Amino acid sequence: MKIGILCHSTYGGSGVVASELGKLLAKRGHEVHFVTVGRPFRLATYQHNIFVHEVAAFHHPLFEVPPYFLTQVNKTVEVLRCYQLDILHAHYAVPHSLGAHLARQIFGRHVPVITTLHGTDTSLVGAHQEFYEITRYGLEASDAVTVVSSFLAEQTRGTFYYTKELPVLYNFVDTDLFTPEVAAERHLLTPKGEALLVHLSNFRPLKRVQDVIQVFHRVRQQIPARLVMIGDGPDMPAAQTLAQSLGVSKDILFLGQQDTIAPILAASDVMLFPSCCESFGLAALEALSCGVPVVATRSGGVPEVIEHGRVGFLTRVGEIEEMARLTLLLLNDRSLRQEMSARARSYVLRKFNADQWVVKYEQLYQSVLNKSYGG
Ligand code: GMT
Repeated sequence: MKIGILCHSTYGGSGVVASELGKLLAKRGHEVHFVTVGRPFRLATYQHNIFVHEVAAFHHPLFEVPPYFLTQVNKTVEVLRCYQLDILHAHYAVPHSLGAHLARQIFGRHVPVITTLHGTDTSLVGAHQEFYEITRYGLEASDAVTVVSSFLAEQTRGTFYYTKELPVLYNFVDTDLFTPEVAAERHLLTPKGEALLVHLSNFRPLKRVQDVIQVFHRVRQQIPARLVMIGDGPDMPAAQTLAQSLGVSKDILFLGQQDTIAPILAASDVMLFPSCCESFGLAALEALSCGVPVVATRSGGVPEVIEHGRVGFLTRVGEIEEMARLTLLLLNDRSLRQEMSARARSYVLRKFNADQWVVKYEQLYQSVLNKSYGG
């Protein structure tokens, strides 16, 4: 098949899922065409069967900002014409679903459009009045819509009155890349042999990075520990200020955005994941794949990823004391930690390995093509 993928290329779960899916599809012999503003960061190296069509910024004095949506649609039409794509797969509804529909309309042939919803595209952005109508149209006009958790399926039905099928295609992870074996040398991160906590996100308010600092502060009062914060975003200054005021900043490494995260995750003892609303939680899955138990919140689709008491622990949102207690429980009990770590790894291999999910996407493409062309 020839597959066009529209996705966001900046740091974020939807772009990661789209890129990893594209890479796997390409490995399986499909021709994959990304049409993106900037090169997706997980597509840094050349891979056979992958094409990246970068959308140019068009500056003009009349435009306050370059109209990326329009140039992306234009580029998608060019790619449809030039490569005769079989399918368009839009990741993140806004604006890619609408963009794919518009491109195929201009192209003039019914190329099936699949939209994958990732969470904030419907909850935060699409549900907003300014985007509601175009998001709803994007879903209705798609030949298939997929979601990354059952929670998101429910939410999508409730918000958009969507009544057609909503296959749940979970996030997945490359278990060869995210594996305990790639752990960075621990002494570089914990020179005195301290316990090591990790957090990974885009530091947006819903990630509650201040809770991470608060939990770490409580842990740090009990045992020697260090915290690695991976990522960047609007709440970075607030997290740093809080760390200063609690007197723990010398034990925290704010690493910023990193391209290669598996070695850091794999070297850690516990991941903290206190989001207030999360459709799935790809970062938590990547930690589990590295054999790292996760202490998280029971929010959105997270309980579909983390089995409480088996591969990590779940608390209510904002329950800092309880998160700290459970983190300390894991850090102080080596055998419990090792047990959970081993269970986490085999659970991910069984339930979230990439190969299993890419086949489901392939089957979906095929069934949509069959419906469109009566094949
Ligand atoms: O906020 C983020 O984590 C980024 C966002 C995105 O779309 O890039 O992530 C969403 O999609 C991921 C991949 O499907 C999911 O694992 C995340 O849970 C989801 N984020 C939220 O729902 C907040």
